[in-house]
Amino acid sequence: MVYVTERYYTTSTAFLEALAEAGVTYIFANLGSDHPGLLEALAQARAEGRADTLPRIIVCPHETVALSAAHAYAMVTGAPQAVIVHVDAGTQNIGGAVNNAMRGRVPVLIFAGMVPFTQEGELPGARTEFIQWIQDVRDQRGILRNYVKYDNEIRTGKNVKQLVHRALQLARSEPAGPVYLVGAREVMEERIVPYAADPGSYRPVVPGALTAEVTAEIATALAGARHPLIVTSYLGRDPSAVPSLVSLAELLSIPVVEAMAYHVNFPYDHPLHAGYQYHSVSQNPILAEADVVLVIDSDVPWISAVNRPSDGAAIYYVDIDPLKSQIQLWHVPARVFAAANSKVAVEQIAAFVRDNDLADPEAVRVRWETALARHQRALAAQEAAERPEDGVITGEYLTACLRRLLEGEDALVLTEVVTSSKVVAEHLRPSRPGSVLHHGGGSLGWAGGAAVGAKLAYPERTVVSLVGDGSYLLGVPSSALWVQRRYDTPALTVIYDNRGWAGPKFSTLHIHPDGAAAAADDFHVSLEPEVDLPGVALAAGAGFGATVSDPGELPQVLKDALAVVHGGRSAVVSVHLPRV
Ligand SMILES: Cc1ncc(C[n+]2csc(CCOP(=O)(O)OP(=O)(O)O)c2C)c(N)n1
Ligand SMILES: [Mg+2]
Repeated sequence: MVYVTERYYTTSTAFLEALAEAGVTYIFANLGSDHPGLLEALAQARAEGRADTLPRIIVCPHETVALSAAHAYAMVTGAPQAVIVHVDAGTQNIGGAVNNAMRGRVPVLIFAGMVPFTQEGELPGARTEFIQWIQDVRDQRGILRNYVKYDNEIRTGKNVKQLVHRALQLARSEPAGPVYLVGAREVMEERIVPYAADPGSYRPVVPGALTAEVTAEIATALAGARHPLIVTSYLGRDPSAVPSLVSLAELLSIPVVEAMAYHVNFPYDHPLHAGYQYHSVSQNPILAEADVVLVIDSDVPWISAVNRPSDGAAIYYVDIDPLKSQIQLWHVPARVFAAANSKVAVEQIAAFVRDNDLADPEAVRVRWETALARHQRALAAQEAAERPEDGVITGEYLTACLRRLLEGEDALVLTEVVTSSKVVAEHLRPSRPGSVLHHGGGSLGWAGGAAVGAKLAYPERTVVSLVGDGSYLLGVPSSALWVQRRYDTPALTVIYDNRGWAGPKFSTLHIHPDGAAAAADDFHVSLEPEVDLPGVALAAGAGFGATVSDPGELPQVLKDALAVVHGGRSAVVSVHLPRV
């Protein structure tokens, strides 16, 4: 056997080394018959005392959990991680999690093996199991092609490092996103000579800026407006961009609306925060009043059928991808579409206003006072709603209890609460950049796995997931809670439990407000009889589980649950809200 005399070094070894050299520390994996090369390479490294030089494997019993964990890790650190899944089957089981990574613009490298391409023992790794015929499909890469920025096949170990670095360079360059590599078993077994490739020459593209002309045009328009407005959804993906946006807003007293926000883009406790738009069903008066609107980093700044700026408003669209090339039907009637990094752009606009002394102090003062009064009114109305109704816990009351629970806590809150999104935003009042996150995509079932990635990224922070009951179940809690236990990544999960899917019911009511479904309350959205939601978690490894209906008991149960999380075990609290 050559193996004992020569250093064992295969495509798989080089692949794992390349990941490590590029800064990948974790591989979230669900394994199969395509991975002997990788498992052997890992074991060889351990046997030689080099295990620490390669990424650590996090075993995930479900692929949704694996990709969601990698997603959250990259979201909070900017550092892409890897996901390894099994041929076509594991790739398909990633399911909607790849939609979330793509829409959330999150870098992640997904690798899947491919069935062996030899069947008579011609090469090491040739077919040995019946399943390798069954899993042989025409276009495995096609499964993910709608959702990845790049897909390629590793055909030899001799340049696998270059392929990994190129894939990660594309994944990290804005708009960031997932990439997909595949490699057949024989290729991953190929013995090669150890070699190096410099990841430093594969840096992501540097952030883009506005041209001088566009900077001047936007700055002049905002400064000259009577009712300027900024709308954003994901500028806060870079927490350091938030103070830059605050400074531009303050310079001219521009109110900021967060539309379908999935980051903290603007501190809620700031008087210029002009509220949230989620599943809007009516016209936002602030949007209607605006004469100049700067949309910065938003996919859906408003839903025109029900909520739009006035026809005369001048709209400027600054975005990392201002034409939304990955969305088929999309249009906003903007005067200018500019591709730029949002932090760079708002700093350029603010500098132009300052350098040219464009702010009219009297107009700025009047707008500030109007905004302050509006903000205080909104806060007072929201506070008044933070109580149970007829002895039943409401979303407002629950979120206020959570806000109080987390005061002074260095918490990282992951949200997946669907129809409670606006209530959660308004009553959690997120003000610290980077402290509240949503996946940004369209596929529910993220938070359970995401909590693992967030905690691995920030072991010192308290990870809290707020989820709908439907979303909780879509996140494969048996798998997510087990991974949380196994890798000591405890999280507090609070379920906004309306015992069903309010989402599809509301969608039906929008379209058929007076239909038969509405008349008979017949929507097929009930999840009763109820699953013992915390029971699933307890069975899988959580240290605390409770279902709460009594408003008086809620604060103490939440405290007990948080104490268990501080002690190192996960806790799940299902809170009964009014039934859907
Ligand atoms: C993977 C996936 N399956 C189905 C849907 C469709 N969907 C949208 S909202 C919703 C209900 C979610 O229920 P829950 O989390 O309890 O939130 P609620 O609607 O009750 O606020 C569903 C199933 C989806 N977005 N993603
Ligand atoms: Mg629900």
